[in-house]
Amino acid sequence: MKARIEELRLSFKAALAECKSGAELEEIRIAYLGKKGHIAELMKGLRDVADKKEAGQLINGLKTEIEAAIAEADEQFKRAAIEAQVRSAKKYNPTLVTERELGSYHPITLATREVCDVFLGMGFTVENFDEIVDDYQCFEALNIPKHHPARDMQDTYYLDNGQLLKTHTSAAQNSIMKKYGAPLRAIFPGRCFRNESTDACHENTFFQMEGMMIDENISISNLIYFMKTMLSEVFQRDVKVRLRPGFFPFVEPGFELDINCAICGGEGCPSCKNSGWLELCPCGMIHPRVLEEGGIDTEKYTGFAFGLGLTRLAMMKYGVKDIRDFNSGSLKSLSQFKSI
Ligand code: FA5
Repeated sequence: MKARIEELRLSFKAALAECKSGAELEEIRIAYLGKKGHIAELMKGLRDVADKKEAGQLINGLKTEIEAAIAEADEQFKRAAIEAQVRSAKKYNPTLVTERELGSYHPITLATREVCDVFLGMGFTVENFDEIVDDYQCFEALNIPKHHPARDMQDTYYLDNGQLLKTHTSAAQNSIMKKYGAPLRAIFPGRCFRNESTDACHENTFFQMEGMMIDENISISNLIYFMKTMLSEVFQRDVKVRLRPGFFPFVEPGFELDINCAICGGEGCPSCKNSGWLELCPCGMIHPRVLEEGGIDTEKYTGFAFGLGLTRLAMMKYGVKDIRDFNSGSLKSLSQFKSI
């Protein structure tokens, strides 16, 4: 019996030394410790042994040795498997603490939301509109036929298929009139594009917010009331504005609404091209031809429209001297809006 126990001890050690995986280890465990394994066989053989007590102690000693060795090997295989997993998944560690800072809303987003809130409170709906439009939407439906000199003011970027990047949010007027008919109160913020040189108050990509109100008996007084309310709500302080005649083929009469430059207080600086005033929100009574083109009954309805320069409004509201900062992607500038 002693010789057989010694033989099994050696064969177990040899098998363990050759073992390369958890699965192989399990096979060894079954072979030695399983119901029909070597240890069980030794126990059965005890019947024929004279000194059962001594032989039983030797078998139990071997069994304990084998159990401990298998447990240790099992632990090593498991640890190695985890290490291999971590090595192969080195790109993502859910427990790793990162120092990444949170972002913030862009100042144009903040300004847009604020103006939208003001108009929502006055019963306007907020409409979304495409950035790519066609010639009809951007010009013809707005009483700007081909070769009209007003087109010179708004050169843009054309696609091969003849479509273009919209130069102003007025490009949505016709579609919105056709969609809702009259009466109508809507604002539509959006990105606009112009092929022009940039300076402190001109960008080639900027935001406007169009507004339209069409109903019975709408007059210039309504227009002035809504413009005043919007500006006082957005700035939360008295801002000096001036209204002067302006020409746009899609309104009659038309006005330019300028804001006193908040950067220099009206003294003149690069942000206002040294005039002390910044063109902010042209507006006017919608031209009857534009209403008709939108399917509105001009015998019954009149309306006003305005085209607020949202990017310029954000300049004046937040004291940004150069409009180009907004598109610069400079985190140093943009992170200043985190607390707003
Ligand atoms: C228009 O775009 C007209 N569609 C506005 C309008 C709507 C008039 C409805 C009447 C009725 P204008 O080209 O002036 O007009 O632009 C309107 C405003 O957009 C300007 O006052 C200015 O605040 C802003 N804006 C225009 N061009 C630029 C630019 N290159 N960079 C930044 N802001 C600009």
